[in-house]
Amino acid sequence: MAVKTVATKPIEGQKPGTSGLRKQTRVFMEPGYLENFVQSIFDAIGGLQGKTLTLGGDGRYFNKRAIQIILKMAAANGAARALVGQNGILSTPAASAVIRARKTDGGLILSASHNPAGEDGDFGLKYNIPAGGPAPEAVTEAIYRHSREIREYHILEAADLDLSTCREVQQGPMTVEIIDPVTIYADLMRKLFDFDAIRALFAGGFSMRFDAMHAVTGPYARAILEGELGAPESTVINAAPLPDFGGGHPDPNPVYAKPLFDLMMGPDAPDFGAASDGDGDRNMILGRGAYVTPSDSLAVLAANARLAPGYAAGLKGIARSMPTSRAADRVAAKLGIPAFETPTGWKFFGNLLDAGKATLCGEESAGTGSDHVREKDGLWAVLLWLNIIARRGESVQEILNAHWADYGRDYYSRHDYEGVDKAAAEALVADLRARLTELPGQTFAGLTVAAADDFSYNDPVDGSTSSGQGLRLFFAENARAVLRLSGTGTVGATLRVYLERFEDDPGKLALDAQDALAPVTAAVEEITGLKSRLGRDGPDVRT
Ligand code: G16
Repeated sequence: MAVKTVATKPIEGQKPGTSGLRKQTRVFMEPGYLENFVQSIFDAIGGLQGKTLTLGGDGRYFNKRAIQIILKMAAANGAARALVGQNGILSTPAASAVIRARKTDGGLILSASHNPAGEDGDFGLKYNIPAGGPAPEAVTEAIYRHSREIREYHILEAADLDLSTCREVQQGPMTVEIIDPVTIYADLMRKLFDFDAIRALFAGGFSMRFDAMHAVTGPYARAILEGELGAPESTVINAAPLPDFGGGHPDPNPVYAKPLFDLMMGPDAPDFGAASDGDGDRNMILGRGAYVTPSDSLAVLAANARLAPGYAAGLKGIARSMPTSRAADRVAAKLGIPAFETPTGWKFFGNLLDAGKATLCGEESAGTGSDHVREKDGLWAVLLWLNIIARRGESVQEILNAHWADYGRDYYSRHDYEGVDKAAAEALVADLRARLTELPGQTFAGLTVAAADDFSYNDPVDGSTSSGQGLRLFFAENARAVLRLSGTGTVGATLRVYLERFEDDPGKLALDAQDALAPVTAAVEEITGLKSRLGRDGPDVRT
């Protein structure tokens, strides 16, 4: 089998965003597009000679084709071995678990996460380092640099491999080990959680609905919840992964997972509801009549983590992304452990986890996880909730109420303005940035700005600085708003407005979140005039 060296030219825009390179599928399918980016990754990490890679994706359209191309390129670049999920499938947290358990030299994950799939949808690719987490900025910048200088790529001239059975095969000189996508991940979950307690919960009639949204978590949820923990067979819905995710938008939030949300708010709600996203790293948690914001979920999980065997020794610290509510900080303070505030992007948690400074991490964007892997992990969050429910013997709403009574409540919501004009959104952010110093002391819609800044993060482990990470407006009335542009979209721009207000008056802990936040929403509108500047009546998504 011959190695072919193909002459190529740099392609514009191969700059990884918040989480790898995400583009419209048709862009990734353009001649040489995938090949250029993959070669740039290989070159940026010092080549592949003799290395072992983990490889898998969320099964979306183009996953199959891309895996075959990457395998041929890995072989041509001298890799010794590739561990590939059966049929090219690995959820993002499972890929991280495989990289760590098998100590591979990192891996490539094919996913555009919660973005819709299909030929008219999105596709994505990211490189994870040997610790199992998304490549840090220094590496993604090196990848981008290589993509702007690339002159050739290497690929094996060979037939595609059959990836449908678990076994070892050769792709030229490289050994390809086709692995069951669930086994290593399920082994890890079994070590962390009290499966006996959860089994007893289901045996006692506890009812649950898990919406896999026709994406990658279906097989994982089936195997663990139904297969191992004894949940009835109807528990996991939309369990078959489809290349176009059934035409849906697999983002587990009240808007895109509306059928589950409505079920949980209705008269026939089961005890517990949960959903995960395209690649299995996000989660949504619901109880009967109760929606748990991701920020609250992190705080509740942190406060109760010791109930799970894997965390019985306690937590070393809690990390959250800056726009995530400060509810987790209150738990850290009570536990007497450090709280960290990082920029948006799971990659920023990697150093804290590796250094043993944090055990639990979370983001408002439906991501929670721990040091068990280096990605956020949807099913992990669901299992920790189940473990806590089983051990406390309380409903989701009871657990939330008790938490708010102890700590107060951080009312929280994110308003997304999706697919807006890029220039208009960038100008809005730039104008606000230019006014940050003049805002303190001024009052808007009854709220007084106490401080305003552009968030900058100094990594306490490697000393690197990441600036320009989001505009923060702190109000004297114990409220905060953050504005930033999404780094994961593929069309136009998405403006995210994060709103939060703390309340500890016992009589005001059960308000509607949007009502409780109305003054903060109004203040942001008064400060930025965003609706008219973006030509929108309101947000597309309120989490
Ligand atoms: C990715 C990142 C997360 C981030 C989220 C939203 O999640 O891994 O860390 O919070 O995007 O980012 P942005 O606000 O820039 O769109 P996922 O689930 O899409 O991989």
